[in-house]
Amino acid sequence: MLGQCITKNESLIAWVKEMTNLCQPTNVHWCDGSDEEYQSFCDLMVKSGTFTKLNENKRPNSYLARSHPSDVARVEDRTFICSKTKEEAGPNNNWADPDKMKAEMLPLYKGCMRGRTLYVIPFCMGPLGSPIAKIGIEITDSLYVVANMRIMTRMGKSVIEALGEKGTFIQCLHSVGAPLEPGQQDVPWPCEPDPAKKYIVHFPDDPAVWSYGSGYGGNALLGKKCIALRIASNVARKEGWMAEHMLILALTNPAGKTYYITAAFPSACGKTNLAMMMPTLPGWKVRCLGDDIAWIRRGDDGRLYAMNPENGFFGVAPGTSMQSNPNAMHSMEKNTIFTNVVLTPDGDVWWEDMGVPAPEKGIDWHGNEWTPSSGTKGAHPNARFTAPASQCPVIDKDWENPAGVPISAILFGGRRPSTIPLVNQSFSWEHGVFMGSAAGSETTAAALGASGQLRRDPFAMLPFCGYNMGDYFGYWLTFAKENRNALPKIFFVNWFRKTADGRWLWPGYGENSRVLKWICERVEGTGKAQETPIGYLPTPDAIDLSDCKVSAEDMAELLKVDKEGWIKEIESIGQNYARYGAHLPAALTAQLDELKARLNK
Ligand code: GTP
Ligand code: SPV
Ligand code: MN
Repeated sequence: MLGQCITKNESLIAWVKEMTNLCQPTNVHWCDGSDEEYQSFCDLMVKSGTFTKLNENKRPNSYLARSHPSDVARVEDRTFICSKTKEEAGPNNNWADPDKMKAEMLPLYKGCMRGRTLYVIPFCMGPLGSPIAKIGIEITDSLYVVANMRIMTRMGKSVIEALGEKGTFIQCLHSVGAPLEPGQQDVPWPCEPDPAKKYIVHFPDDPAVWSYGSGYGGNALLGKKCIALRIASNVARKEGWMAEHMLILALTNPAGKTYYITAAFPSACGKTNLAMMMPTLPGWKVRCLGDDIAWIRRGDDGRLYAMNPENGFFGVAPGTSMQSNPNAMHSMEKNTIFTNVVLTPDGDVWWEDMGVPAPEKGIDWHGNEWTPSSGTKGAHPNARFTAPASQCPVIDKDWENPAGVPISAILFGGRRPSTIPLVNQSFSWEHGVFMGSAAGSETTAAALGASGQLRRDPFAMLPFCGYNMGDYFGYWLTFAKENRNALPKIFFVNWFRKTADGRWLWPGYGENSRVLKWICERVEGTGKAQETPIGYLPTPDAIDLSDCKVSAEDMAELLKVDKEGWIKEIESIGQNYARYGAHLPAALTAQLDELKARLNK
């Protein structure tokens, strides 16, 4: 009944027994995380039609999966934080009473794994053995989830060893919600097709995560957004650290000095690209420590240290090319899972803006024959690659250092076609927290729903902060109580400015190194800047534009203070602040008032 149990941890054994009784699988499999096991799972998925094996000569040990058309992205309106009270969850989260939610979900799980195998996935967020790592156990009936978790987390026997007989773990229960009746033929991507019946539910007080009905990304790989952000943000506040939706990079200047930078951009707004970017400025080097999540702690020296809790990249495929992000392209040369991209006739993958011609005839993400003249996209806009971080050619030597790396600068950003300048430095920590809290961005395909609509996405954490965002703002402010001078400098960047006729004003990607250079100079106190109502903006000659094609007019547009735009912006920030009521720190209202006063002077 319990399969080949690999632990002596009694509370783990008891929980797996309980879940087995509830979900009624045909088999139970404890994942050891070995290569042989991974291979056998991939073979099983090829047989069942979930995976297509790619051409071994072109893309060794790599596979393509196509999801059900309803199951292509995170489902924010079906994501819940079940804290004791609605107020603790805040207006930024959907809330339900934890007991009521469990009572609603238990019948869904009853028999939900009939005809399937229950997999027990021991996983660790953060380097194994590190005092700040967190162990979770995900129970799932999806082999696709198991295979992705093996790339995205430290997974298997070593985690069971680290857990020991008495160790505690975060319970993560996941089912695709598609039991098989005797004789019923399985489908390649089982799930609950009705988005309104999917559930991504967090119980921060247990802590535990229950996910039902989806097999995709952040809905199903529970170590990622659910544990490393929503649950971890709760734990972090209690323990004095931070769990953030941030990339971590190391930038080395021509003189050999290295700066560590973290950046919080909303989903599909450029984290993976910036994290492993190839600077166009000669002599500058970027190395990657993480592309999506940073756990940040205060060191004994007062500085903030960032560590990536993940083990792989779950990156956006469309738009990724040898021109835009060669290091991502190299990271996915082998041992990679592709989801919802085009299958080419020679058994490889393709997607829009891959920088190579589309195949004359391929199979699109729906599994249908597709040609470039089909009039539809071959890859889903949220198509993803899952690749081991260790395969990134510019992975930093310290990426698994449990102590993390000391941060010099924190960047906030978003997809803003107008108003927000290319780069802007905060006057102080408080002003920087204001900038983070005021961040807005156009929505993207990373979440179900309309794309391209401007919304406030404070700290790029709107979908990921596991408690009241007003309290989260307040928590950020507390960091300046001690050792203010050791804190990173805070900047706001925007790579996504457009002209009225839709042309990008800034070339982006590797050219963003020019902005990073100015940021390092500001950290050193040398970069040239002018004080403006919105912050320190680079003077016209401050950003190194050597061998860069951006015109002086475009640069002026990118760095100007658009007073009218900012007046609208202030109104929108104020409206968003009002949602947080008494939880909004007075210091932020003061920042907003001061900004208004400076603009109107
Ligand atoms: P998540 O994995 O969803 O959190 O996304 P992310 O923040 O890592 O975004 P990613 O780097 O994958 O970029 C998403 C999209 O933005 C891709 O289509 C990129 O090509 C595009 N993009 C990234 N950086 C830039 C840039 O500097 N300029 C422009 N114009 N587009 C960019
Ligand atoms: C995001 O949406 O921010 C992602 C992809 O990184 S997912 O893992 O699906 O959340
Ligand atoms: Mn993300």
